[in-house]
Amino acid sequence: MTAPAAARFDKATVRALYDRPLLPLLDEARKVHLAHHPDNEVQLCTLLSVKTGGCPEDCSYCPQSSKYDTNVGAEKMLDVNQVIASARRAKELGSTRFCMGAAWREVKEGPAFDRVVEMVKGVKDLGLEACVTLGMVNESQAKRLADAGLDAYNHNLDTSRENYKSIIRTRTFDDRLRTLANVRNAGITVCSGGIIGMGETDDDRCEMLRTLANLEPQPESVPINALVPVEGTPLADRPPVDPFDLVRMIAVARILMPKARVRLSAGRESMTREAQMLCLMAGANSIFFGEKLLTTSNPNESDDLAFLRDAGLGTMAPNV
Ligand code: SAM
Ligand code: DTB
Ligand code: SF4
Repeated sequence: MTAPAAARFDKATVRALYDRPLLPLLDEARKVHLAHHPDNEVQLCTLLSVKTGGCPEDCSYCPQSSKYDTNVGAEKMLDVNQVIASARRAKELGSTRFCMGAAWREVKEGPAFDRVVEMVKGVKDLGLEACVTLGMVNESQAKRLADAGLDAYNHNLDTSRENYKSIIRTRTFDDRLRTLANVRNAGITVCSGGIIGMGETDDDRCEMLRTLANLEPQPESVPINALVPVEGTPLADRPPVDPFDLVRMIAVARILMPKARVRLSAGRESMTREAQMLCLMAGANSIFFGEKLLTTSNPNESDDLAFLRDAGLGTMAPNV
């Protein structure tokens, strides 16, 4: 047996990067960004919740957990045709990636999973990148998704190992890592990131990024979310995230994971254009596009297209 490879980044290195003054950190992140992504293009990804609410997990940030009394109730799963119609519309508006979410703890074999597999095939037939986020998945389920043409699986670490239990009690950080390994072994690309603004420390933020950056290979896609506080969840009263904190997180993610697509994810609706621009300068090269995330709202498409045009940024062309 060979010894495991040494981790690429240690705790102190990541924290030292995170603690750099913001402007030099931004300069460095921009340099790394331009070296690996000289195109200055932003990928537009559209989200659709294909099975909303009623989730048995207790993630403190999530309006879809059945443990909390929020305005999101358990809904029936969407039909394949409804999903394909949404994907077609997303493509017409300029998205190149379509991500389908289900409020599940884990995938279970059966008609609902069969339907997700059909959704993936339909999205691929439109020429879009297909991504799903379905909770925990084992290797044979991941293989079935891969065979259907799935490009990416989203499964966020959300926070550090140390802080995980204070946010989620119904599963562990190791459960999360296991699913990421199953996805990777099935040949699907990994989309994994986290959330800031949940009361975590700077060390928690650094450790989350360090765990992601030490994955071999690194995730192809890293969503950085600012908490959208939702009435009824335990985190409903969290103060808004300081946009500079988001800029800092994105810059560190960019430097640690130069090739990844870093996605400026939830929370844009409460940010100014200037703050979003700084996030793009810090290395974000993807956004969620469309008026809705999964259950909460997002800027509308025409405002986003105007923003990108004014910022002088192109959008990623469809992969034909
Ligand atoms: N049930 C699946 C799971 O948890 O893996 C997939 C859906 S879940 C809603 C996907 C991700 O959305 C979570 O991991 C979390 O990072 C993010 N998310 C959920 N609620 C959020 C909120 N209120 N603000 C910011 N991000 C949120
Ligand atoms: C991710 O990191 N953020 C997206 C996507 N991956 C699935 C979800 C954000 C959800 C925000 C709360 C909601 O709309 O329910
Ligand atoms: Fe369920 Fe995912 Fe929400 Fe957690 S984040 S409660 S697993 S839908």
